[in-house]
Amino acid sequence: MRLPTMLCAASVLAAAAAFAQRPGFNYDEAKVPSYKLPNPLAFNNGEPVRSPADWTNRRRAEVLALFAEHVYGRAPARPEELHFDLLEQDDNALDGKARRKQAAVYFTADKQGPRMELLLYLPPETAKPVPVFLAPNFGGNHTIHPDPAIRLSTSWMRAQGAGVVDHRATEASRGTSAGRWAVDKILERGYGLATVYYGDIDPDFDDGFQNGVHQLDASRDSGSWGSLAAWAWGLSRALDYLETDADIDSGRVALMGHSRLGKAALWAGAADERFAIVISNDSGCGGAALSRRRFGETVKRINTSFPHWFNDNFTAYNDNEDALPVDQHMLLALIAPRPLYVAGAKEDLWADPNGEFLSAMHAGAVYELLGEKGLGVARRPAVEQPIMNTVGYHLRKGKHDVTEYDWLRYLDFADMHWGR
Ligand code: GTR
Repeated sequence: MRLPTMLCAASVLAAAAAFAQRPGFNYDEAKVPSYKLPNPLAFNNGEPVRSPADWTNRRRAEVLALFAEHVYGRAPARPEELHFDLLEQDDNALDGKARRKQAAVYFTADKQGPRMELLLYLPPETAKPVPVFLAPNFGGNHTIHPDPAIRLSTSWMRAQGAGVVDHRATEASRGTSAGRWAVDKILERGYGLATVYYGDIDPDFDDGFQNGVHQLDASRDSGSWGSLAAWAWGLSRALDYLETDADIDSGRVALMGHSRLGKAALWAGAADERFAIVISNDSGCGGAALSRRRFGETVKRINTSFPHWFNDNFTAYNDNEDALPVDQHMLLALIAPRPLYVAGAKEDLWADPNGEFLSAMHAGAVYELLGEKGLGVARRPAVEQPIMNTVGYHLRKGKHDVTEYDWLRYLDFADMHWGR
């Protein structure tokens, strides 16, 4: 008799701890309001999308434009002056386990202007170009591995104390996020890893869009790019670099992002069809999760906490999700027919793992129209029972994070799709 009581008490405590900071949001499946999702396979004028050509030639562009106009914002094209410098290369890095390269990506002709640094680890013996995982990082390239040769970021860093917005990295932060980066596993399996620091592209605070790459675009309106679109744009610029590197098979770049960077990765993968695989890790609200479910984080909450992430038009949907002309399954559908993987974590209720699953499932209508299988299941699989079709999904045990379990599944998924 005691055991169930104790378990029950423990789970109440765990739930209280998980939700303590964020009261007033719904975490109860029974309280999800009824909703009707917009149909990806109906044109804006209501006519049905009947053929793959209808989707590819017309409807896809409509959906992309709806997300740009109402959610993420319009971004400029690739700058003509974009250019790169290889800053460093070591063919015997990580005790001989890797070839390391570090490159600067200059967004303008001015080398003192906005720029990002790209870190690349490749398997050391690259007889032919290798497929690569590209994933943005939260803390600077030097945080993803203790390797002392990674250049220490000199960019803006996230606040370390109340009111501090312009913190700079120190040596003490080297390798501090290494647990989220399965560098050895990626290399062992024959893939490269490329990463960029998101703060190089756009510092993550609300400054009225003055800093980062927003300064490249003087003509702002309520439909212009927010920070998620800026990070997504930067990921496309990282791919521009990868296309110039003879060691890389740039037709096989898998884009992976976690959390807010999962949202950015999805938008990058939707807008830029050069990304061959797109992976969302715990991306939640404004990422893979359906907005209309209002489970965990909501549109109003995300626009209030992070006024700079989306475009200004998106605030019209605060407490008004049913008026959105899209929902996030249509973002996922923009990845079709390319392989897409959506991952959630059991305890990450703030990101609505069930809403992430349902979104991946509903994107299947477009995959099927295009002759692909989609997710191929109608019910969410059990914890750590991954599904891998053209759309993949898993629910990891544990909390909001990127773990080795996640990376191993992404490697399996890439192996499966790329016949490796
Ligand atoms: C949270 C935010 C989420 C998610 C997360 C993260 O505060 O509510 O949408 O993006 O941050 O990026 O770590």
